[in-house]
Amino acid sequence: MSEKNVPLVGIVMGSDSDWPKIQGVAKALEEFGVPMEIRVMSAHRTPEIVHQFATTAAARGMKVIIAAAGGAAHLAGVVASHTTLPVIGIPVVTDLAGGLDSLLSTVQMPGDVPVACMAAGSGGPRNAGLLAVQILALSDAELQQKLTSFRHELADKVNRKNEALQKRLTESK
Ligand code: RP5
Repeated sequence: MSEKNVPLVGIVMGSDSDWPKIQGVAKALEEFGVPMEIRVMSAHRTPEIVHQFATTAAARGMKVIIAAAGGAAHLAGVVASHTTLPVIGIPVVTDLAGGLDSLLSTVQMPGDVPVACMAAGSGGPRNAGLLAVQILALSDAELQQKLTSFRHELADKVNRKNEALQKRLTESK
């Protein structure tokens, strides 16, 4: 992995009210030992700060940016418009149809400026972290090895659950 303490992933969110809903993203990155920077900034309330962050991220050593926002969720798209780093969007769950507003605002980017949009709720934040790890692992053999082990453990877990279910089914006959 690259130099310790240099954040490879930037996590930005539109409000501190988003943090309790998206903390899984940081947990996933921690599991793989990926250094990150976590900040609140808003496409609408602090547009200059978003501009400054996005235009300097690559030069500061960042490789991936994850942007979470809810409602009129333009943060990921605006960040993507200011950088060629890959941007992963997390639509934050809201009271409107479980975050459908956030999902559509994040996913419906115009052609030529992509945002990799995760699910609203459920595994969305965790998958954002894991996708960032997968992108970093393309040029990091140690991280790739950790990902391979992670997938094996995942399969083992499912197999154990299946075996336990088969046992219960047999016993209930
Ligand atoms: C969005 O507005 C934020 O990402 C948040 O999801 C939503 C509400 O923000 P607060 O009013 O709680 O600060 O920009």
